[in-house]
Amino acid sequence: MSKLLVTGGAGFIGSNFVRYWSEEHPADEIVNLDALTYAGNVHNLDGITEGENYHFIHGSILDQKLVHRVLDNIDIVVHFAAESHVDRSILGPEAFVETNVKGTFVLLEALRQAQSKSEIHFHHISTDEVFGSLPLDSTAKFTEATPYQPNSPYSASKAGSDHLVRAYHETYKIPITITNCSNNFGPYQHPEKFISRMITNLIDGDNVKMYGDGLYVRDWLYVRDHCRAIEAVLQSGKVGETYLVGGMTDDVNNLEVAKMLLRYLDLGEEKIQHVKDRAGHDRRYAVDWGKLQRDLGWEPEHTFAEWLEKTVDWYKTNEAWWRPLKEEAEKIYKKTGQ
Ligand code: NAD
Ligand code: TDX
Repeated sequence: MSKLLVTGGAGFIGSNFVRYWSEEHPADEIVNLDALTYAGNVHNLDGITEGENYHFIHGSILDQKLVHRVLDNIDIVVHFAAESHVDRSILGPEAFVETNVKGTFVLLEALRQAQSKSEIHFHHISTDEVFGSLPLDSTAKFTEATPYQPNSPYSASKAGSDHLVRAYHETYKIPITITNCSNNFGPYQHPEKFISRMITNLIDGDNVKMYGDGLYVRDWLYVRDHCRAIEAVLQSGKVGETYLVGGMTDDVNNLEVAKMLLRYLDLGEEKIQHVKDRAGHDRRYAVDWGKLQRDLGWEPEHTFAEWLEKTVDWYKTNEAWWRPLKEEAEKIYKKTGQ
């Protein structure tokens, strides 16, 4: 039996992880620390009840005293809390440095000070975006050995947090692991992100907003596969190591993803509206998850086409969940002209 501290567990991936872990490890206890920013939503956790095995704490990872207190008796920290949206980081980078760099630092410092009393495993959730962009006309993939070259304030702040986590292991022997994963999709993703925005726009009779030429490639990972990967690392990962996590897609670009959605919804390609491109837009991400497969036996199980359709169905039946978030999400795009 373990006691987990999950940070950012009211966000998209964090809430999927809390749900997954409570199903798979019902004897474990989860403490969820979340500041409930615009991206945090208590309704992401509907059905998970406060009790002996689950406690929600509304608070920030930037609050040093609180962080010290919640670490009491914790065995494992799973650190999701972050500012996560690239477009927002272009509009206002400061919150990204605060939460992603300083917030991670506050957690690590608390662990360093607690370390004499207990050994707490710190698992850091990061992104493939820290590696920068791959050329479109190549089959190269990111590996654990790829040098960091972040291009957005978001990815630079995540890179900073990764470096701190590694350094606290090397210097202070904090037992850490890191996963860098690719673009997630699935239930409870805020409608500001590409797939969830397209689906909710189309349900509303609006267009898909395609940045630039749409020939941008992301490596789509179904969120449950990501949760399984974290589980594999928590259970059998080697302390001090980084593992890359990716999906089952072979170079599908944004235009192709939009066309798959349109076909499923029986809509025509005139629904694709090209809008202004993102500044510093990374062309292509592709993840080689061979190390996770070789060392820990993990591989993705959810195929992209099938689970994209299931995700559309989820948004269709859960309009009450996303409707209150939609207008606010579109306000950002009014500012960026996208
Ligand atoms: P999200 O934006 O949906 O959720 C972030 C959560 O963190 C929210 O619940 C928010 O309230 C909380 N939070 C923000 N600041 C906080 C603070 N100071 N203290 C406590 N909680 C705070 O993000 P997500 O998409 O679920 O991403 C989770 C993690 O995974 C992030 O670290 C992100 O960088 C990483 N990641 C995400 C993706 C993706 O495709 N979504 C891909 C790779 C890596
Ligand atoms: O309306 C849109 N139109 C569009 O063409 C939006 C919202 C996005 N895009 C493009 C930009 C990207 O090429 O779609 C692609 C995906 O965009 P996002 O959903 O914003 O994701 P991305 O920028 O790739 O970052 C995501 O994956 C890696 C997460 O937000 C990060 O937290 C994670 O680290």
